[in-house]
Amino acid sequence: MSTDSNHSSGGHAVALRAERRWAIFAGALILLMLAVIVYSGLHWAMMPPSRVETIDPSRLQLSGEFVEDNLGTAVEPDGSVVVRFVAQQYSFTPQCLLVPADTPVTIRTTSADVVHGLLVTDTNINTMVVPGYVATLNTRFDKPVDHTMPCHEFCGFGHQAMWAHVKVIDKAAFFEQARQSRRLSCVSR
Ligand SMILES: [Cu+2]
Repeated sequence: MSTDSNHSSGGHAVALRAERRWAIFAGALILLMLAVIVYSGLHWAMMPPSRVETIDPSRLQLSGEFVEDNLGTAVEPDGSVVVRFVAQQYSFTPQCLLVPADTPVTIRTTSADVVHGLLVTDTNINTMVVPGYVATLNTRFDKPVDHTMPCHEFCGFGHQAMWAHVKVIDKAAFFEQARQSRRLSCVSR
């Protein structure tokens, strides 16, 4: 501490200016982050779920859309492509999802046991998979390429081994296969 009063008041003024600069900087940073949230929310329509769809996780295998022979990729009567799969400790069923390139795809998934999560590498697909709820995502894959889909929510001792493939194939080849089979996946059964 200085005993020189001039010196100390000068130091005080310097500290005040520095504090003000940092306060303005921090305030601007917060405003920038808010602007990014608002912009991405409105521009990319990354809205919170507008509806909540519930399902009984103890009856997934017994009835409803997540029974085993309804899993995989289907072309619905209206021509839309829907992928259905179940997450459970410690795998996704089916293990390999087959989807067409350059086509709107709806993903529907739920958990049979605990909270899981998923992301598809190199895409913005990312969701929690919560037992009791159906997670729905609308997306489009640009080109035929293989993606990996790991579980990104710690779900138990086998969590690190829980992942699946997403195989994007040519649109024409996909619809050709879809004509021959009601449910598609790239897992050899
Ligand atoms: Cu998991």
